[in-house]
Amino acid sequence: MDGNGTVRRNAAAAARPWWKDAVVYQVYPRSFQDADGDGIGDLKGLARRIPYLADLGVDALWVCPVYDSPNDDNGYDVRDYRAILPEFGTMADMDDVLGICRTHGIRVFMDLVANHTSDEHAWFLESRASKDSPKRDWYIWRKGRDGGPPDGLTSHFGGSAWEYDERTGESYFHLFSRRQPDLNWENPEVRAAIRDVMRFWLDRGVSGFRMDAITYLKKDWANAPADGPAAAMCLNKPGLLDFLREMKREALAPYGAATVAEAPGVPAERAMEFIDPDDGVFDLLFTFDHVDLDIAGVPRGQRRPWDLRTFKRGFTDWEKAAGERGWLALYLENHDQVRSVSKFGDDGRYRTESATMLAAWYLLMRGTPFVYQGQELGMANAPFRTIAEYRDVDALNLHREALAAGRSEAEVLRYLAVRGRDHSRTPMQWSGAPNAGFTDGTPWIAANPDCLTVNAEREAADPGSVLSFYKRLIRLRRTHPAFVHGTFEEILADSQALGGYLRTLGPARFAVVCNFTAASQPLPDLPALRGMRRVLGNARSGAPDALGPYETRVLGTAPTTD
Ligand code: TEU
Repeated sequence: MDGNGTVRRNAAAAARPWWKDAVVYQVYPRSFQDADGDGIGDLKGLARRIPYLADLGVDALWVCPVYDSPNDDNGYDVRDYRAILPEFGTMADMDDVLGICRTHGIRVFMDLVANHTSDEHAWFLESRASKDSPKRDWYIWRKGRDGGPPDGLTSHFGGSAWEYDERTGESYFHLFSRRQPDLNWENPEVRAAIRDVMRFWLDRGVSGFRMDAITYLKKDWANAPADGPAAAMCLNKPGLLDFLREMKREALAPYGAATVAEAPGVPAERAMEFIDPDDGVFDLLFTFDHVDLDIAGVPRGQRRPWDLRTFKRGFTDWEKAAGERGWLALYLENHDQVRSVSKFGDDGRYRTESATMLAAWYLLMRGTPFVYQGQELGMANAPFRTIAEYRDVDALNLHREALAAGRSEAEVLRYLAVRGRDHSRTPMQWSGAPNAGFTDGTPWIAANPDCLTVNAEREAADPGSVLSFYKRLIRLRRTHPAFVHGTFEEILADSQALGGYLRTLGPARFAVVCNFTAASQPLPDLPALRGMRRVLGNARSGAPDALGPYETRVLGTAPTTD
């Protein structure tokens, strides 16, 4: 009987894995909390703030890279996967973070950077030492042509995707910065080495990984163009899934590790290849349609117009593709994106309204919501005016390159003001104290001066704050299984002002309606909404048949918690 009971319990656990019910919080440690006054966030600082995260109601953290690194790309250039960057602390500090998280029932996703290493990683030093090095083939080396690079492919962060190395007279391939050489995933030793890294961290107690740039692993050299962005020949190419299946089978599945994959280049119609619960390779996918809707492509640094329907489809097309079997990672912000209240809302007059409306828009959808640090406060883009205020290698490269190509500095700064990755990397706003309570020293990047009014201390004491609304939303999601396991159905799909959806589980029916504009909007009399009552909202009063500026309302048939 016991045996059968165990089998049944395991089957139930497999059908309802922990991450479906979870809300995940993304920490960018460099900007979260500095404990030692050097102006750089660290693991002791993170440890100190875990009770804040528990109080917010999150179940898991995604911790951006804290590995040893020369920091060319803020830790996404790993020098040693098994060591902690001294600026962040020690391995003992990391174990403390894991231990404190455990006492709060919070799990941890490590950020796994598997596509490339730092050019200071021991593997690369060995690889570059000579053409006969046993690790030569761990990276991608080619002879140049006519005194130039092997081809005209360009890197994601600008310039050639090849870096010439005098020692052996060959060039190595780098999709990102020249200090981030790509690993050669065709080599089985490389794949085994990365699997060992995964086991190292799983043995230390992490629950899984956020897989960085994971859809770029397979390079399609046979069909590579002669020039243009290198991404074209390494974004979700045939053979990628073979690498990922092996990774899952050999390293992840034996541990029951959870995975969330950064998946640029995966179109909605191919989502299930990655997240089918049986045949897929990951549990959750980060998709890009809703955040990259304003990027024009080549040359870098240009935007294109977008409308609300496109934004909404960035969510709903994926919900449709995931259907009842797939599961999505839901997000508005991360360390590569700008602040959502600045991009999709109004960070001036309607900051609180629009930040809370955006929260309801995505947090109650079908999938696992990720909240990026400071998003729960309604943190906005930084008011940077000069290039000297930016820190990101991508921004600095773009600035240099664009100026060299004859573009005006004003144009580049205009682009960075709305697209620069540093907007989400300014210090977490804990209080109105100097440097937002982030550090006693000089922060590595300036704090947003609006921390005087937008900060955790103040918002915790204000029931009408963005922070308080996030807590209520997270509680609501936890109270009603329909928000987690219910079906998803879009409403108001054609509207260029409103958005909404229905969540249904058995007799429990809920609707979320959102006004994405600063004007009051009539709410159509939809049959699906009839008989529903207000469960939660960001405006206290209001006409039942209209939504005020950036108003959101959660309606439902079940008893309310608000
Ligand atoms: O980002 C990789 C990546 O695919 C993004 O650059 C994406 O294409 C872009 O955000 C689209 O808007 C990851 C990390 O998140 C990023 O911080 C690193 O710089 C990069 O990998 C290299 O490791």
